[in-house]
Amino acid sequence: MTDVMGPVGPTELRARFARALSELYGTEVPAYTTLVQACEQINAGVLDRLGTEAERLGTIDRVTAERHGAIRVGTGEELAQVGRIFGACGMYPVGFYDLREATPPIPVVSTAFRPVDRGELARNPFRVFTSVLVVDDRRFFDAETEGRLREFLGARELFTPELLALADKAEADGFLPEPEAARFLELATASFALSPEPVDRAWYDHLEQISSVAADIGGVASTHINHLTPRVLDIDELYADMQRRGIEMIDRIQGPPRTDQPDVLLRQTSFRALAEPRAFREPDGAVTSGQLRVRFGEVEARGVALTPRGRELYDAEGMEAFGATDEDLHAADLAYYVRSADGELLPIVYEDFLPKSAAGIFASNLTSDGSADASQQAAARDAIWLREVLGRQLHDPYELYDAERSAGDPAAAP
Ligand code: OOG
Ligand code: NI
Repeated sequence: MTDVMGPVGPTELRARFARALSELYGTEVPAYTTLVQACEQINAGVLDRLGTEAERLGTIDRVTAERHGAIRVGTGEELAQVGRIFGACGMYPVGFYDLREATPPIPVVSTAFRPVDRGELARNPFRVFTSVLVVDDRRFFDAETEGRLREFLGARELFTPELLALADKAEADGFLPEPEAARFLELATASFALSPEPVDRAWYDHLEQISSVAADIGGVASTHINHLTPRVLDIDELYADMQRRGIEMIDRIQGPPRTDQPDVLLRQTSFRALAEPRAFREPDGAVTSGQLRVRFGEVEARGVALTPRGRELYDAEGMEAFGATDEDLHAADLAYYVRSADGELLPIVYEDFLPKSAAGIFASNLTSDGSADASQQAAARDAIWLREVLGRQLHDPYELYDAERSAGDPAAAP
């Protein structure tokens, strides 16, 4: 595909971006490559075992290419820039997640950039969970720390003007010609690589006592992809397989338990962040080499999207209150399906995230729970704030699933 010299549209930009990040992350975190190989083996096995049934929640091509990444930024301005870069790749903000309400609380709010159209998701479903630090939340940061954070974040540049100009051009024109497309992808990928710049030890340590995530965002002068998650068709098998390969996994799979019922929502597990060499600037100005554990490996299995009613029931009672079959879930309006021309129920895949699992994944990779003072004043952040900061539409996941259900099976359309 890369040798085609025609204009490069958002779908191809997204697919190439996902591949480039995957290559980068594989060189940076070698255990990721092991994880991807394990997933491919297991997916091939499930496909052999179940045949077309294995592809009910997405074709094997989609599942094999499927990744989600996660990045963390410091300010609304940085978040808006991320929105422009992903917008060029046909990825739009969906949902608002407040991780400050998680256990333990994390001082960020988040959204997920992803394709919103079923056909685009099928072509390449790359999505990136993106968090922004809430620097003025007094439960985490005192006035002095907030001031220093603002100064530090205000002085850094995550994305070059050239990258942002190319992103805007791609979004405005709907494509980039070569060689600009390649240049855009090169700059975009490089901006998510781990920086060799020395980390200010005292500043990083100060933030880390408050929150490891705050240190990872505000203690370094650049951003980086902190995990890249492949999709697997049997996550229980993957979990056991990784342990056999000697990779230490967190103690459980997050999300719904394994049952004989239809797969719903999202199940995830991860291996703990590995120590990576990083340069530090010590208080006396000396540059030393040290280690940080921030980047980890995660894997996920996806099921059918739940309706608001289904989600409420799941949050209150888990899977016990759910029926045994797709027909049951459909009849009780608990999950989203469309009916095919021959009457079969086709699940609409859950394309979003689960804040509880996100918190569990965050927590299992933090060196400590940090310190939050619940008696202090929270900073107001909500979906409206996020939309205004982004300067673009913030999609509601339920509206997207509803629209898809109303549109029906595209293959069955006359
Ligand atoms: C994001 C954690 C959330 C998921 O899969 O729930 C996430 C982060 O660590 O920055 O990626
Ligand atoms: Ni993740």
